[in-house]
Amino acid sequence: MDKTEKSTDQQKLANHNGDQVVSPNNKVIERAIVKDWDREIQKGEDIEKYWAMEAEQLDWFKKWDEVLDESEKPYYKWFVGGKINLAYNAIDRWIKTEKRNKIAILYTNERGDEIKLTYYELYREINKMANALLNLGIKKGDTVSMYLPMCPELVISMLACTKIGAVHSAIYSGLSSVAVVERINDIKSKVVITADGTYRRGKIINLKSVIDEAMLQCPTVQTVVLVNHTGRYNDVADLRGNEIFYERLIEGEGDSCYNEVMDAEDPLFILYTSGSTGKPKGVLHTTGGYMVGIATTLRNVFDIHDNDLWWSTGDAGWITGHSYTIYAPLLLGSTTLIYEGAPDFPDPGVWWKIVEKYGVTKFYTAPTAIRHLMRFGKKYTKLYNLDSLKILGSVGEPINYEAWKWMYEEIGKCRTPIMDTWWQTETGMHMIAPMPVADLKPGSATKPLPGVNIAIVDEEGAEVKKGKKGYLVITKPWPSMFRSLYNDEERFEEVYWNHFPDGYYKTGDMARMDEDGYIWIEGRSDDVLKIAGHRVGAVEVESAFNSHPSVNETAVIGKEDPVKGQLIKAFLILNNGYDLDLPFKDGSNTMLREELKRHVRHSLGPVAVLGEMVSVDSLPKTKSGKIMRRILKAKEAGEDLGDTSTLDDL
Ligand code: 6R9
Repeated sequence: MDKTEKSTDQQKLANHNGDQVVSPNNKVIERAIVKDWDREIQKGEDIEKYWAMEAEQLDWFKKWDEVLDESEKPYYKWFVGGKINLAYNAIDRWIKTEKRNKIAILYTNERGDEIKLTYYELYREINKMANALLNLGIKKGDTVSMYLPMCPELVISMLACTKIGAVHSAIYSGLSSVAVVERINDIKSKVVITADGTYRRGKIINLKSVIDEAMLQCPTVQTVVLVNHTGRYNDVADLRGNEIFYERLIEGEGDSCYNEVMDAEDPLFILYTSGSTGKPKGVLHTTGGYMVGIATTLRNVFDIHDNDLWWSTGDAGWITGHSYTIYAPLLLGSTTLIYEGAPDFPDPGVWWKIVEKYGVTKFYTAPTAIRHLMRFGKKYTKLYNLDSLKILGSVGEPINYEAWKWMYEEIGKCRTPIMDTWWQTETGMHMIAPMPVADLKPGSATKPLPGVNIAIVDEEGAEVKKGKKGYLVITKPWPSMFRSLYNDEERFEEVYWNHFPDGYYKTGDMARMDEDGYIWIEGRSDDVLKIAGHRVGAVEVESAFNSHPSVNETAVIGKEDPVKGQLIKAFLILNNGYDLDLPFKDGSNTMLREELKRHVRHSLGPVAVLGEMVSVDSLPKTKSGKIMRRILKAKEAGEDLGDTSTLDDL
């Protein structure tokens, strides 16, 4: 897609104003669990009543005394006094039913390998791992880090942690050793679980070497557990003193284990994400409310029935992987497909081949993947039979009209509604999303889900008129809300809660509501980029550049990209004697531009995709010395520069 096409596309959306409505067909309506969308939304008006009703679908060791405690805002508590365990609800309770021999996880990868684990098999594997972790001295409340590809051992390890009350922190396997060190040291993990490698586009990416490098700087880690996933290691002799093979670790462990009785508000996991300032944020989720929120939303938004085969392509290193690839489908007793690899290897039909082979019924992915696959044309979606698909879903960034249309026509053959789900790492669950019976408007995530309250407000927190752009806020608590930023309550209050009037959660997104109450997301109000659906903070990228000897100062903004959504555009003030297009040091063949690319990738991992680097003499700053990225963004877009009165220099 070239630039002109993209702008007409966006124009179409901008002018859209809800004139194009896509309604579900009768089959979708007949099957739907929720038949009346508006009525379901009404049911959620009394949030406490609604969420208490939904909490009944789980097995509680002890019911809650109070649904919601708002006495210490913004430290809300849900299902106060309730006792529950995630692993028990996701696995153990199904063992006693006819689901015992149902497939819980179906793992496959770009090589076509396949591992199926029934609920009963998964149960035993989790118990062995839970016992092994206990033997390593892990107790309730201890943290365990994971740096693993999408593989069965990751699911097993996460659930083993929740079983014994350990707090897991999964690190995306595409992040660098610098990022790994930061995340492990922040939570002081005693155990790290990793793998030798991961399959990606026909190659094996070495993960162990990243951990080896990281371990030089992680003093709290006592044990490194190594999954021999790609079979690189043959011998114990290959391992260092504090390393143990996963297989060896669980050898001889019993296949039954107790479930820790967790308080509804006990920590469940910490997941790091990027914000507007440098340090990544350790988003902390707790147990009871999180489970209620994700199970309810997956069931309602994707109409999950017993015979569904659910496939979410979200990696467990991100929130989508936690909530919807792993936990929610298991809490509903469904089968979840776990895929490791790229969407276009060995060829761009690999995903459709999997849909056909296994008969996937619900498919959830990111617009960036769709845009990538669109480039290969319609050949591959025609090659395979995609008739099993009933509902499609989109997450991570706004879906542009062309991608929506392609998904609807080429993947869903105009039969399957697309659930565009807006939510965040912090929200834990879908917040703005339709249900299959809803009338859709391509590009809009439609309305807040039942029990979710949002508003679009101005700087002062007053609601803006319909059709006007404003800040997207959440006005009432919801059960799967994050409870804090790990070890950083000040930042938790500052970033999310202090900006608007009491009790309004600031999402960081801009949005507008149309006449029918449909919400249109209009990008971020802060300095967070979304590159191929991954959150990357501008400041993190700037620090990475600044740590190179050739760079004096950097400002980074997002630059629109037709496939990845955004790429990094960096404005660099270079130190004397450096030039982007000259060798970076005497006698080197590498130009500084290439060297910087390598340097940033090494610091942040492949998620930080560089689009453009320009060398400048100065950067726009406020009088207090803060870089005004807003000015650079406006200039880039050819827009009016707005209020520049606080500017020092342009
Ligand atoms: C789940 C996830 C959150 C940010 C969010 C927004 C963007 C996510 C979206 C969407 C438009 C959607 N976002 N879903 N924008 N439409 N359906 O992506 O979490 O990585 O924390 O990112 O992603 O900007 O604020 P996370």
